[in-house]
Amino acid sequence: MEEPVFVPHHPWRPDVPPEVSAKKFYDTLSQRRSIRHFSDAPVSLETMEWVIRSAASAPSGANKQPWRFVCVQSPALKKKIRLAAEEEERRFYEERATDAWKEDLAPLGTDKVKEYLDTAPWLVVVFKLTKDDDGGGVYYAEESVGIATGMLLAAAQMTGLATLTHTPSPMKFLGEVLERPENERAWMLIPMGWPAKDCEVPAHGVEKKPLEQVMVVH
Ligand code: IYR
Repeated sequence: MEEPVFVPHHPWRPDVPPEVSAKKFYDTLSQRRSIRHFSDAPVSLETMEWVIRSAASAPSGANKQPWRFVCVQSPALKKKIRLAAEEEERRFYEERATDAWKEDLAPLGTDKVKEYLDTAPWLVVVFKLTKDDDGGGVYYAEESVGIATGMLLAAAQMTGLATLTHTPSPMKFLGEVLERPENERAWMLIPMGWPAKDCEVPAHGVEKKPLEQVMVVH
């Protein structure tokens, strides 16, 4: 058993008061919109590496970091992913979605056509590890991957990049197309890039709940 060793912590401090710093972050994050019309303009690999570094700096159960971010820019692979995703989505819209679900989605105007899977310069496929690469255990993997993905979205937003949290279901095809090992489960598909010049977003169905409804103070 490894003995714990402690070192002094040097906290990062914003150079403005906490209320100002927190609001500034909110002002940027609250402008994030899920985008379904991407430009095909490139995003550099270096930019992507910084965004993924931010995501991978997330806390995780016993620091097992049970995630893999597979970043796809190959047009051939993007095409394969699009075709497979559209087949799953066809089944979703025609067979699996309940009427109530379709009604909830109506303001977003989504359908089985997923052009953005071709157009976006990058598809980030988030995989959850079910075991560590050395065969060891992972803990709270669901929560850990959720936190890392949230940080990924925040990092993209701070960079000016648009994202979409796309969840074709089931997602098994992603592991197959990308030839991922047994210990990885596809968790989310995130197209990332710049919004198209004429990009429009839904006007309705996207309002956030008021603070009083989501925050409880004792
Ligand atoms: N996966 C489908 C349907 C869909 C489901 C939810 I929940 C959304 O918030 C948006 C869409 C699609 O991407 O079209």
